[in-house]
Amino acid sequence: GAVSTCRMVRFATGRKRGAKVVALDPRRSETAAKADEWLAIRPGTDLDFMLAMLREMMEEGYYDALFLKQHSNMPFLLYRDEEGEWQPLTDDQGRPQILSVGSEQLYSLPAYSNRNSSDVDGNPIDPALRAPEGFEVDGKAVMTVFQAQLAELDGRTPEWAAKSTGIDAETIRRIAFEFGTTRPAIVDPGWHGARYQNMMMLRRVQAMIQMLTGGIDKRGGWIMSGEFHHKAAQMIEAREKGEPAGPPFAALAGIPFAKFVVETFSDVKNFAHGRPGWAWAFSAQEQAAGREHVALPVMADTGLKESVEGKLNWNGEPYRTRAVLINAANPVRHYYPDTRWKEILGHPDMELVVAVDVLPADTTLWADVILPNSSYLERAEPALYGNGVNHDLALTTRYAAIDPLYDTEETPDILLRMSNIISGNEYGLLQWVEKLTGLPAESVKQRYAEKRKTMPHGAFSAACREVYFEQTAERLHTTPEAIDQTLRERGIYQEQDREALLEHAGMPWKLPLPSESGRVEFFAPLFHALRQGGNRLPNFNVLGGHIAAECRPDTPMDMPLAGDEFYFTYGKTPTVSYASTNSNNPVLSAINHFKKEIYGGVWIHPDRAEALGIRTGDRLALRNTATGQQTEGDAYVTRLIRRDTLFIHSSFGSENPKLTRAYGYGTATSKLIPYRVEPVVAGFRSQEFTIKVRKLNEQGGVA
Ligand SMILES: Nc1nc2c(c(=O)[nH]1)N[C@H]1C(S)=C(S)[C@@H](COP(=O)(O)OP(=O)(O)OC[C@H]3O[C@@H](n4cnc5c(=O)[nH]c(N)nc54)[C@H](O)[C@@H]3O)O[C@H]1N2
Ligand SMILES: Nc1nc2c(c(=O)[nH]1)N[C@H]1C(S)=C(S)[C@@H](COP(=O)(O)OP(=O)(O)OC[C@H]3O[C@@H](n4cnc5c(=O)[nH]c(N)nc54)[C@H](O)[C@@H]3O)O[C@H]1N2
Ligand SMILES: [Mo]
Repeated sequence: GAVSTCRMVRFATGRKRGAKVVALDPRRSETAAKADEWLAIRPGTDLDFMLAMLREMMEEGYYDALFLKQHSNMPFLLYRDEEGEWQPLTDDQGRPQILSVGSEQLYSLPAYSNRNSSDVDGNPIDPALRAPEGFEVDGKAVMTVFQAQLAELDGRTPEWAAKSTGIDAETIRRIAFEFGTTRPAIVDPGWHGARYQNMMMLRRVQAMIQMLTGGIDKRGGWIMSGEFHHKAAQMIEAREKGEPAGPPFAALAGIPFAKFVVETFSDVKNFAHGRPGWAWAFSAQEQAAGREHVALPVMADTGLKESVEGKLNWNGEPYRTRAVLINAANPVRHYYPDTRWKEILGHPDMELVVAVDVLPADTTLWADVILPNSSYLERAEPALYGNGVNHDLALTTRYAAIDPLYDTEETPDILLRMSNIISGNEYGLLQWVEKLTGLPAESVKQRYAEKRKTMPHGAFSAACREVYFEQTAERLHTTPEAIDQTLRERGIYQEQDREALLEHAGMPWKLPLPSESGRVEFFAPLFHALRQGGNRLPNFNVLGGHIAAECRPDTPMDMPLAGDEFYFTYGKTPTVSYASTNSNNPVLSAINHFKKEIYGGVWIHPDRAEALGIRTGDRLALRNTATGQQTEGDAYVTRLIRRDTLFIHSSFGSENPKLTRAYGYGTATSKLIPYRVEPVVAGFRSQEFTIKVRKLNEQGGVA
């Protein structure tokens, strides 16, 4: 469902050139409709399918052995400690150790490199993917990551996966063969981060399957964006020279960027109030109390409610949140369940809610102050920025198409004024911006002082933009005018095309990856560190492993459902961003109303609908069997969905009557989804339950 224009163009081009496409989706989605094969997998069981595929490919040799030996940590050696934990076998300097094919001598590899072709002393090696049977070091059984991964996959056969996924073993086996023996081949992993507690593991295993083919930074495989390459290359250059990396937003990629983000929110030094972000404080509090807690609650809303309600402490002191600034986010509609954020924003101790938005969204209903932002058609952005997920390295920016229609303000100007009101020091914000992005504070300050004399609105944003253009022109040895002209004519300022970029910065071919070790990592050092820190749930497996979706307590996914019970699924709508941003747009809304049954309805299979006496258009009552949450919807009876599954487009159910076209249309998924998160990053377990359906008669009673 993820509509990203350049990816759709690439998808269509690939299709035209004869790519075979297999779509896994419980319903026939827009993508599945364009595929050669639609596999209607049982919701929540994708990980089972992928684990079986991974095992099949490894067992049958459908992988690029040379790539795995040279560029991945598959040959690195591991052993199990007394607690049964996988530990890397390292030398006295903590460097990874491997075996060379046909010998039992240990070799140390450089800790950070893009290849395993020679050891730390420069001896050429042919890394072994398998240690000899019964190989031991200091009395410990030692094996390669490859062997350990196979051990983790023990029993994960196509026959095993067939039971939960509902896809027969022969099909799984055939797809593993076709995928593993076709070059190039690509797993499009999906994008949405929520749904099940095994989502992060699913993404990891999808990446592993991709890497078995060596299909990274190669045409037809997984190619990192131009911007990502640019940042990674800068970072690696700094590392090689022993210099500090540049400003994080401009010069960090991959794991170092992730660590920077974690540190930003978790380190008390970054907060004037001397406490970490509330999510981190909450996690620490829960851990200390021996309760379930989230290991890396980066940018998650876990703990906010407790902080508002006075249930959060830090170092024995109350940690209370009493004001919220919401910028371009609609949590009442987009986080789960809708009641949670209404309770947060409507709490008697919540003294101030400021919302910066362009529309009368559901969240703005809960704001004390609404600061109207100019819309994307009315504004020039304060920066030049990388061209999204495009493979080429290019800069772009937005030019205002029209002057602002109303009395609106630019976000940077709002934030600058807010920081001045709060701290009395505008300049502090500029210094932070310089630290994070490299935009020189002093130049921006001067330019802003000039501009604010004549510009009632947007002076700071415009100052940033001018300095950005100048700084970029200097870097590219051109003039701001030339960049401006190119951008106006072409939309992008191309720095380097994909081929040139891959030629010198292809990862891991030419440069190390921005991972811990520079290699493709099947054994994940990040998860190893989290496990060592005491996180021992299967979600923290250092390798690819099984985690079941728990839609019903203690009930496997292949057990029959009750006659009125269904798995729950949702997805994006082609015409709407999330559940609000353009739902009220007159043209798009006309399409939504024209397709009301499909976009606004609750998809249900005719075999199940008939048994329940349900026809398209009937009003339904929907109830979450785990939590009792309820809402209503209109039936859309269709064969394009599995019999055991309901599907709802997640874009509707807006409650602000000022959204005149969207108000009253469709069903809000956030009324059925509880607050339940997984333990790694607090991803929402937004489909991990079942729904019971009843037909309502015209009076709203049971028919
Ligand atoms: N029901 C439902 N919930 C969802 C999803 C879904 O599809 N349906 N998707 C999930 C996912 S994957 C994500 S990423 C999140 C996204 O959740 P959000 O970040 O909340 O989503 P957006 O729609 O990008 O932004 C929300 C608000 O930004 C406002 N807005 C739009 N343009 C501008 C602008 O230029 N300036 C300002 N200041 N405001 C602007 C919109 O009017 C809207 O109120 O939601 C998650 N939750
Ligand atoms: N039009 C539009 N495009 C967008 C966005 C938008 O709001 N609107 N938002 C953008 C953002 S932030 C994101 S995160 C991406 C999200 O893009 P995607 O990751 O593609 O997410 P969805 O569209 O939510 O879901 C894709 C499909 O997953 C199916 N599905 C549901 N449960 C399961 C399951 O258990 N297994 C399998 N195999 N399939 C399942 C649904 O039927 C749906 O067809 O879209 C991006 N692009
Ligand atoms: Mo998203």
